[in-house]
Amino acid sequence: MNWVRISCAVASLAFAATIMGTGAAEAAMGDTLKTIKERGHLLCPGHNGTYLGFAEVDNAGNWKGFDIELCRAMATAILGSPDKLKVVPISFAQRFPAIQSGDIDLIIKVTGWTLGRDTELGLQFSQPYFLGATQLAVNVATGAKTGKDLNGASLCSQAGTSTERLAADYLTNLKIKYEMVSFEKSEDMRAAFFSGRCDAVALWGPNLAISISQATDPNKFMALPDVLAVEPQSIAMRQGDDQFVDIANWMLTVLITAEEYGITSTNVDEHKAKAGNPTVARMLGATPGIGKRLGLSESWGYDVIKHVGNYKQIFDRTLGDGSPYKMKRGVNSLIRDGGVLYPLVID
Ligand SMILES: N[C@@H](CCC(=O)N[C@@H](CS)C(=O)NCC(=O)O)C(=O)O
Repeated sequence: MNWVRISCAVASLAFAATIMGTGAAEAAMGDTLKTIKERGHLLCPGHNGTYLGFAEVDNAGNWKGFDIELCRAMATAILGSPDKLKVVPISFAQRFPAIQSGDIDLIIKVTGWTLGRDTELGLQFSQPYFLGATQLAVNVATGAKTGKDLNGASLCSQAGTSTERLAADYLTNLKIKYEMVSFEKSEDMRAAFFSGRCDAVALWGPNLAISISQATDPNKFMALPDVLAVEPQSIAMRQGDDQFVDIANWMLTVLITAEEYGITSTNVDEHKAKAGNPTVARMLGATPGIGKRLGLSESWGYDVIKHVGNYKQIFDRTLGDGSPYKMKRGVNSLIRDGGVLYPLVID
């Protein structure tokens, strides 16, 4: 098992910045869209193992999950097909050096939009596409009921994540002594927690219930009520790639707008033929404009919905009722349904 012991102070951001050195500035050329078109496929991050529900490999060896679907949507928007995608398996810690070295074109990997990443890593972010609380889970045997009860505890976390940093900040603020045990691989972290090597674990909420459900006896573990942060997840891109950021934002808006209007991969042709609503007509390319302005084909919005589906379809098959996880939409619902998701205006 790959253990990295870190005594309380978490230096993941400093670590990423150090590895990258001057690379960040060199890579900020703003030509990612051109590079992808010439290469003929998009390079997106997967995971170094399984990040359940977001990036995992199925029995046939294919990548699946919510983030992978967003990669497929980006590939479709740019190249017309969800298959024009190469998923590069990397860890959370590797995602920042990997984007600067050009190993990946963008980061779609439940990546929290934080001040440090925005200002120190040569990155810029899309509008958030998923909100999730960062929480602690404990081994029930510890008797801990809240974070305050964790004095002297060992805490499992994942290297190079904002989750690790948030947990360190939270426990430091509670003036609690703890030992952070950091893992590069999700599997190793889960195994250490389930085997009792750590008293507690810091997890990103949407993945918490899924992670605990993997234990042989899930009843031995429980989430604490403390909410360490509610972290918005965004697509990260290199600084200077402004047109690419526009494409990511409008791709997300297409997914959300399609859900709002009930446009799915199965009925999108009818909606395009009808072209009644001006917003829908523009989004589907029945009224031209959205392609040229972004350096894409006029049918890119239609293509994304046709091949990948709307936000609800993506959520349902990767995390919701069509998946093993049966996650509720909760806060990641459309604003009209009481959630935080809203589309930008397609004018
Ligand atoms: N949002 C985080 C990444 C998400 C994350 O930290 N996930 C880890 C936290 S340790 C997790 O939930 N792992 C559980 C698992 O992989 O099963 C970031 O941007 O750094």
